[in-house]
Amino acid sequence: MTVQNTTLSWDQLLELAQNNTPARRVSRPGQSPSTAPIPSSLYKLSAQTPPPVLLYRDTNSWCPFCERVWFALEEKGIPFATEFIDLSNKPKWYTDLVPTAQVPAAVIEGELVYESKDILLALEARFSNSPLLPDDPQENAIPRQLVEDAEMNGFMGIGYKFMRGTSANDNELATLQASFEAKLDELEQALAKYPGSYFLSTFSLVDIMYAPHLDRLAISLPVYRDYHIKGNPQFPNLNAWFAALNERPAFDRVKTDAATFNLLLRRKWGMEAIANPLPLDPVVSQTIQYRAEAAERLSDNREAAIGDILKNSGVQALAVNGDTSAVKDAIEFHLKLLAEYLLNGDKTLLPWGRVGGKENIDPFSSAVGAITLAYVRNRICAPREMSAGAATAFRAAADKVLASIY
Ligand SMILES: N[C@@H](CCC(=O)N[C@@H](CS)C(=O)NCC(=O)O)C(=O)O
Repeated sequence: MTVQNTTLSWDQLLELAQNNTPARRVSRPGQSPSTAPIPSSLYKLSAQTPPPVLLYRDTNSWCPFCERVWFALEEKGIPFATEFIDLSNKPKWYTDLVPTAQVPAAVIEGELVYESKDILLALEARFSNSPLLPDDPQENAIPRQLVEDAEMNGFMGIGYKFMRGTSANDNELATLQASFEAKLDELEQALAKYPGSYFLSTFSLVDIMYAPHLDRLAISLPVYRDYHIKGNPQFPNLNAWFAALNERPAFDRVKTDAATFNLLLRRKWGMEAIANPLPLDPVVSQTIQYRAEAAERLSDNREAAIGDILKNSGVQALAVNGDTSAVKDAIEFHLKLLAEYLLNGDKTLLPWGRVGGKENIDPFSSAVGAITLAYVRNRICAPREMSAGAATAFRAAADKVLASIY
């Protein structure tokens, strides 16, 4: 990819970004979320044919149970439509429709199914392509039991209890940790039963049942309990499982990123970090497809981003006599620089303390830029706005450009 060291227009940045990533989203003006990923198999249907599945999931893409279903739909290549439900203000038609009033729910070929496990099993029964359980009923018994176990074996409850550790003293925490480790040991043994890295000899619904929860625990425990599953020699099979999982394109589309989930725990549940976040994965941060996806999102969404930064980051305090035009210009300049850095990497001319050129240091612009970058770095939410890989690349780039300002 070639980018000149001149400031490109937003349209040029957008085009360059789109040429370097296959990721595309539909725009949903005035709705939440304002964009949504396009299911990878939707191309199989003509525009007039309604997809066989309608998935109801949460607007913010935080729900691990919705992730299970989305993951399975992507793995099985089933075209689907999505209806987003705002959990903080559930529409009456939804609470009337779904007895639990929870997400996920799905309408599968006209029939309503709710509870993520039941939706997964219903998809399995109706769509035999890309099976995620063995076909043979005899072989099927053990996998089905493992799917039940994933729901009922208490792993999730203990995992999240240990992670939240609310009002637990040191002794209680040690007990919770021991119970959690006993559960992880059980999973280690379960993973050893079949050849390969998955719970069965091929990827299956059992992996999908665990993936969103284990992933969230592995992401958050280092920060909130200073406890590591990934890289822990006590859990070689789980580590091989994570590695295999992260190779799957469908998981890449649906998973969250560490910063999104950890910030959610802090903001929504007031959890206090006791350790620093793990470093952003340098390989992911450098992957051009992710960088281009992040630049594409930023370029395409710049108007809304500028408005949001102006309104919510506190930067308005720097406006002189209430005139925000100079603030706006400086926000835009730094967002453009970020998009350019995402696309052009180290060939981008970053300020390195020389905003506006060596002789022309502009402390006002630098201050606005610093606020802008610090704000957007933690503002984005994956996979609501972009894939987890793109979010990682975005945050790493924001850190780099921010560091270059002062
Ligand atoms: N057992 C359910 C759990 C679903 C669930 O807990 N969904 C949460 C979001 S992560 C929800 O809808 N919360 C809103 C509410 O309960 O009102 C399943 O597997 O589908």
